[in-house]
Amino acid sequence: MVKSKVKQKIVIIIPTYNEVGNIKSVVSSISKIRKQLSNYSLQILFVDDNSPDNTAKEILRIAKTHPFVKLLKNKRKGGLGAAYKKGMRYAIDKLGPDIIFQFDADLSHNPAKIPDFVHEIENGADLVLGSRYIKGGGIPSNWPLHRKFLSYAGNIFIRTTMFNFAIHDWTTGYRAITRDVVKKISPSLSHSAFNGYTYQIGFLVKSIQAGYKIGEVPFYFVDRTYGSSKLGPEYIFNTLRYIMKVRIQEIINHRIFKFIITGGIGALIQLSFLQVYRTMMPFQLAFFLSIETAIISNFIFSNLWTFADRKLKAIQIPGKFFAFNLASGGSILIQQVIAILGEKFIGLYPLYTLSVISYKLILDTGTIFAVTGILIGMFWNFFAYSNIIWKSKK
Ligand SMILES: Nc1nc2c(ncn2[C@@H]2O[C@H](COP(=O)(O)OP(=O)(O)OP(=O)(O)O)[C@@H](O)[C@H]2O)c(=O)[nH]1
Ligand SMILES: [Mg+2]
Repeated sequence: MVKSKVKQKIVIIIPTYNEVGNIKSVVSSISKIRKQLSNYSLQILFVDDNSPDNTAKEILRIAKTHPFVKLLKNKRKGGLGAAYKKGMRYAIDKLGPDIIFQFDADLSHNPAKIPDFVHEIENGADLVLGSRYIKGGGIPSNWPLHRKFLSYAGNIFIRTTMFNFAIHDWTTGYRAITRDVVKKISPSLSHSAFNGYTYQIGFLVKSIQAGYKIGEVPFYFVDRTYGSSKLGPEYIFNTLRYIMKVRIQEIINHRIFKFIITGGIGALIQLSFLQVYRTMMPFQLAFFLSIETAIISNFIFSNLWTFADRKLKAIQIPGKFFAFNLASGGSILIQQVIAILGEKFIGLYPLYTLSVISYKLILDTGTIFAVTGILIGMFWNFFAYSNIIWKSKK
């Protein structure tokens, strides 16, 4: 017996606020695509926030003759993100979609592109962005210069801040998302900070962080002909603030950053303790002890913070601390050797004149030697920490 192939399901979520004049045309243009995508069953899910212009009534009127149209109603205006959250939850719980689309009611998003999004997903993408900034896409040519500039510059700023140049349109509202991504990412956006337009950038950033494959489909953004934009200046502000926050968090959570801060604290400890110890004992001994104090501080910070995910067991600590001392000794040796080489062969200052040189604020060859020594020493330290002392168990 041949099993009949179950059709995959697509749900197109369209949040609406005062879009009464757009409902009929958006439904009829998506209807045409529905016929093209005969391998899929396609539904439209409107999420209306009790629009004063009676958008909901119009949706219900159209739904009578278009059974694939559904409506979710909110009591009051709660923001784009809140509308999407509600729509996504309902779709996942009640409609069993394989793919969820995000779509605007104002027909700025050309529905003829829907099959291209589906195609990208069939080819392995988890989340597909409708992109205005790749070949074949664009923004309206009649936009005033400042709006064009904001649109381009905003996206270039986000790409640079995120240090991700593979994605070209971070703020697009035209997207296709697989069920798995929606299920995985939605819980992390439950906070009310994501009830507005920040939902869009938040969803994308979290999907990238989770390692999902992002695809892009070019499209020409068309200006709305009916109704008015709900975007305000706070949109730009909130989006940029979110991006900066995410990046700062990413940097702070980065192991290299923690390693550098740990080393910096170590250096401060060494200098301060040197001042204390030298009042109590001969300089050589004070110097040695101050280094050891810094090593202990580095070891504690590394174990509790930089390598907290690989924290040592109590039983390992004595052996590993000994190895840590050897590694640190190695790095001091490297720095000394480079400094001595610099001095011997080119007649330059030894390493510890670095402070004097930087005081003069002249980047001469001596400084370069000293900085090189420190960098190679740090490189060695990081290598030894992550591959020997806090070796990953995998
Ligand atoms: N349910 C609901 N829908 C909203 C809300 N804010 C915006 N929308 C809808 O979200 C979609 C996108 O809003 P638009 O105002 O078109 O914003 P935009 O597309 O980013 O910008 P323009 O096209 O330039 O106006 C439209 O379908 C709006 O009706 C809201 O608070 N609640
Ligand atoms: Mg719009």
